[in-house]
Amino acid sequence: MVSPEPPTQDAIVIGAGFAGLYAVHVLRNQRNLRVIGFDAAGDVGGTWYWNRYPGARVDIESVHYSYSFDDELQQEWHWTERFPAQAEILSYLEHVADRYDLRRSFRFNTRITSLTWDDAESLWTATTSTGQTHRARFVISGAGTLSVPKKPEFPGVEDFAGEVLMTGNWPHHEVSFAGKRVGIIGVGSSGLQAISEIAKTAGHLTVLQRTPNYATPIGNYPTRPKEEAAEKADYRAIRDASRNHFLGVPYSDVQPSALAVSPEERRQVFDDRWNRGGFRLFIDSFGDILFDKAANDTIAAYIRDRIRERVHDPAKAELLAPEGYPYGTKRPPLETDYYEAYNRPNVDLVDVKDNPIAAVTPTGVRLADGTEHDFDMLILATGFDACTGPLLAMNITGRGGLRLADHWADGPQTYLGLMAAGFPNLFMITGPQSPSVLYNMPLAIEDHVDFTVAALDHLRENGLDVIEPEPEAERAWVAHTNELAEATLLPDSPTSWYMGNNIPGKPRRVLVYLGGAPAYRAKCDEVVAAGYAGFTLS
Ligand code: N01
Repeated sequence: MVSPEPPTQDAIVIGAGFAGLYAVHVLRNQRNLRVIGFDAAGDVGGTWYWNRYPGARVDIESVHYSYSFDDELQQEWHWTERFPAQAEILSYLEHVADRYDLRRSFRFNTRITSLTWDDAESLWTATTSTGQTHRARFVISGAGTLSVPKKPEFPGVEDFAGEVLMTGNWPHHEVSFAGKRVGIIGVGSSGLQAISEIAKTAGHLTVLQRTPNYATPIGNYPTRPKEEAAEKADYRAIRDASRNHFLGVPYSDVQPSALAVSPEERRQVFDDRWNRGGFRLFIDSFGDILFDKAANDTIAAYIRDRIRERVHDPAKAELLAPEGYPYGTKRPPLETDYYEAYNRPNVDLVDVKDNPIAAVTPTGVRLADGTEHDFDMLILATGFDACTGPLLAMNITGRGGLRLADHWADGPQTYLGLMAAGFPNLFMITGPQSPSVLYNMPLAIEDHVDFTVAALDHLRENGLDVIEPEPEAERAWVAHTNELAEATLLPDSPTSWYMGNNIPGKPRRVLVYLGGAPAYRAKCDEVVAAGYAGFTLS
């Protein structure tokens, strides 16, 4: 029997999170292109579909962490909290899918297993976990930056007799912690949020901490009607200000240097940003804390002091106060009552830095010195193979049989963090070496999708089919992103997914563009104005 010709689409979209949903909306609803989308999940939501662990919540205010492309959407949607929880963000994305009729373009429960470029036909062929094959001129990956959980690296984990749960792939059923001895590994943003919540109901919670984090208050509160009305009245200006801010939020109180003011003035600035919450301490206190070690030392000491004030047991407080690496070089988590969780009688803290986890046993965890901790449930909040992991997981082969895995063997190589040389017509929304996670994600996504769609328009208007970066432009971009990182304190971090070194064996390379969103957008505009400088169009 002759197998049917695989269907040919104009574009394949990967992922039904913020990126994939917006990409399908623009390509299908506005450009009338034939589009097919895929997601391994059972429905829309991306990150917010998978990360449904207790306490999961956004840490950029949702008035900013939301789509800006349709004023009607942003006017009609009402957030109940300043920093809403996972379920509300998922509802928002479900609403977006309904409002723009997006679900019908997606195949859910379907993972991309390979993507292969056909040089002769200038088409991509995608194969899927459900055995389908689809061909398309363009591929737009919205596969995400933090969507591939780090593989458990503890021998014996499969033999644990109780339940093993991962924050990044949390079950859909209700999980009860009552009366259970719960162990949790990891104190990044996920672990911290989960610990604060699980501590309230667990029989006993043991936190296995390797590197303490510089967590600061999120400052969440129920939506204030007057504030919401004022923001909606001024939404356009707010979005403009966000897009012109390094991190994509309209904060505007940053002062030049922590070292240029007296200790009293510095303390006032830190107190003010601490009390107002959000990322203000990180990005709206002093402009040199990520660049100057002495400036960073001042904020690191401030946060340590505040942690010690909040934790009653001095031994626990010492373990929780981070030392030996600069603030902000690991992605700073935001918290609500995290440190207070350690004042509860049912919460223990175990240092696994000097005495690492040797194995998971059927009954719990064994440390290197032989100490055993028994648990009924083990939670892994151990992070993600960030930025490159989601793309490499798709087994991508470009021109002349070039595998993305080989092209990136020493770390990602991209032009503008959006495309890679040898991989024509493959757009990596918020790809490695773009501002991505150091920008406000929905805005970063909209900018990248808009750039992509404009490039497709440009090709069509000029009777062309293919766009790909020139190798020289890619080399220059990689060098530029590395130079930017070298000028910061980021390379001084012990383990940080920003640098890829949270994954054993992964090349230690900066995975984000550190020049800030405004500089990045200016560069993209310059490239377009110069007729897609650095790209070959054919
Ligand atoms: O992951 P992480 P995450 N033994 O990599 C520890 C976003 N996010 O899922 O630091 C012992 O930050 C590891 O220890 P160490 C946000 O961008 C946002 O928490 O490597 N411990 C660390 O403590 C965030 O940055 C929100 O020494 C081990 C933890 O596991 C990103 O997602 C909420 C270990 C991993 O922390 C990732 O956060 C959640 C081992 N072998 C996530 N291996 C918001 O608030 C790892 N660890 C929006």
